[in-house]
Amino acid sequence: MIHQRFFLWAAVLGLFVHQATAQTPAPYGAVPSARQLAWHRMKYYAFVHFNMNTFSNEEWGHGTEKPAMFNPTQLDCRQWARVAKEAGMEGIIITAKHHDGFCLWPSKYTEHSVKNSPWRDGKGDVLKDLSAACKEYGLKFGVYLSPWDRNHPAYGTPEYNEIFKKTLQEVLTQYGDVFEVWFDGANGEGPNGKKQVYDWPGFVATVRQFQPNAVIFSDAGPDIRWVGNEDGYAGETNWATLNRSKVYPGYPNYWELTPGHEDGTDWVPTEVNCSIRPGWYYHANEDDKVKSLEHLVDIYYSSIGRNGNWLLNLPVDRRGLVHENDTKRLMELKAYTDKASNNLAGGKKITASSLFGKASTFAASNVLDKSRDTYWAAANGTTQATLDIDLGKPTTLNRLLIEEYIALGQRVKKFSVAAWQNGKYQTIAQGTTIGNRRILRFPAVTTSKLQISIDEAKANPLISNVEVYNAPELIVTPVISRSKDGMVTIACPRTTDPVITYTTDGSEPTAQSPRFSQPFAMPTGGTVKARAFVDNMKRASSPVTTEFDISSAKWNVVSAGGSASGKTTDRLIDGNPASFWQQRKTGETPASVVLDLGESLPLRGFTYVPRQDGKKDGIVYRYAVSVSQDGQTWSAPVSQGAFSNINNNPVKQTIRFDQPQTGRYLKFDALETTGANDTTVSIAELGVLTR
Ligand code: FUL
Repeated sequence: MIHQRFFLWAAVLGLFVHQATAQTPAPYGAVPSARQLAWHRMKYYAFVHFNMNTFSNEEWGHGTEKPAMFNPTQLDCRQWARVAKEAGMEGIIITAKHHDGFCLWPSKYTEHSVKNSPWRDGKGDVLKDLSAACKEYGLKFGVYLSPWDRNHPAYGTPEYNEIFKKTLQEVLTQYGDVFEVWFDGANGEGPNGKKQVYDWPGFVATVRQFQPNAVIFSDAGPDIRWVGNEDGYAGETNWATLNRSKVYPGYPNYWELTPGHEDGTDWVPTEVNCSIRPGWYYHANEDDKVKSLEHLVDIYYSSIGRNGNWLLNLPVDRRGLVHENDTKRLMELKAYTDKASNNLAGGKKITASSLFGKASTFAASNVLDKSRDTYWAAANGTTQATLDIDLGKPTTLNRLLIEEYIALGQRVKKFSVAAWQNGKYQTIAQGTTIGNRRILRFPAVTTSKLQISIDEAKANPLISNVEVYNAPELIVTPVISRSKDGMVTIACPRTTDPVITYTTDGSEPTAQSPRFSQPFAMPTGGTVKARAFVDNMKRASSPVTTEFDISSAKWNVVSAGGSASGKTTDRLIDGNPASFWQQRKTGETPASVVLDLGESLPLRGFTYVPRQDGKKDGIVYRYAVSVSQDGQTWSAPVSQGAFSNINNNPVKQTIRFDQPQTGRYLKFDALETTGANDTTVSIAELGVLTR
């Protein structure tokens, strides 16, 4: 009897359990929290790097800068918000406190803040202005805070962790809702030479206490993770999942952050951060180095289009304004993305090879409605399925956007797109992961039917949205290069029959400017600006500017580390940043390079280009430079220091000497590389500044 009743109950319960799973697909693996889901609904917002470095012309300040230097003449956060809004951005994250410790609000916990600056007689508060401007323009407000503090006297002691939490509390309680807290994992030395052991659990708890809806960013989340580079590129394969307990801020295997961990234990999606200029902070000499439209569009597809959100940095200038050149490019990008996202599949006919349950709740048509809350689900146990879209008429397209219903986890591992052509489906594009959003780019096809195949999934696929577009193709920005012997070439890769025009007098190239047809000589340096035109000069690329100093035509490498001048040492001065010299580290000075410049020259500084192949081993961090007339007697170093942030942002470094020098020989001592475990030293290019 007991047995019978037990079995009866078990049967009823079984039916219930079965029905519950029959009605709604079960979650798979790690799933997003409510705050993460809200963040996934965003896609594009601004980073603003504006702080003491704007005035000291640094990327990483030293903490010794005088508050008197902070004095924007026309600071207007409403202008930032207006630009961001018009650019289609959804929020702004401001560098409230960077590594030099200067606070943009009058903090009680440091003297190194706006309260001791001349700006608005010490009564100003950038966070107050910006949070109000964001509210006015309907933007979300976020804060960047660096725990690394090169100014605070308590840094390096347990007391500092308490101070940092109090500092956070100020920022999180005085300015309304904060949508994101951006923690920089950098952990250098403070004013007393000590490093801090950060209280991460305490920092996270503070944010949760005062802004429970804010997402927290760091290398390791806990809510959103760094993508592993500062170039703007997410991985083609990008899992939102991560084995979070293994990762921590400053995690040395940063390359794992790009694809994430397939089947990772936690949901920690990527935010892709990059700057619209080479540097994060404003430097006047980068006014003509704003990334081209084509470059920004490529980043758009490689961040937003690869399961990430895009945090694009605008280096606000010394006036306290977003610079005109940056604004212009942002508006070009907005115009382009508006044109490129006219959905040609909305409301069309769609069928699926497999369906979850009998009800229409999970019908294929959910994919083409406007809602992201409805989705198509394939039957339980189905990990391969197809969606057929009937476009109704021949339609030309070159982009496909596809989104998973991520509230129940990320599932798709491989998918492809085929177009109906000549009586059969032909594959036109393939992808790996999808996640929150994936956009595939492919050469334009004209077709009336499309088939999307989910080729491999971890559980039954759940797709909430598919859109197709015909995006205008952009003209590739020309690349200007100069050979060792001083001959300048301008090329426009992947473009059919471009007309390249250029100038050497600093003016903007137009359709009427001289046309580039063969290399020209520029041995002593100058400025080249170029632009590519197509379609009978009707469409043009963004202009590009390259500055050259004296060429290395007469130079020789006298010695490089232990090795004498030779084939590979020539790569140091071959004018080609793609090639680099590398050797094993030796002794106390890991490498010392001596250049003979062939003649005595006025020397005002030097340049160092780190390896450009995406690897980090051997990138120089600390350096010293000396000059000599005869290559025997050397000056004391005329310049020594560290290349700030070169590890994460390996762009060309331009260092000016405090005093002009004259000499024929230059010695570059690489004193330390960026990685503690590096085995080599590497240099792509060394150059000098003679002007
Ligand atoms: C890095 C910092 O060191 C850079 O200066 C910059 O703020 C970038 C966004 O994060 O870790």
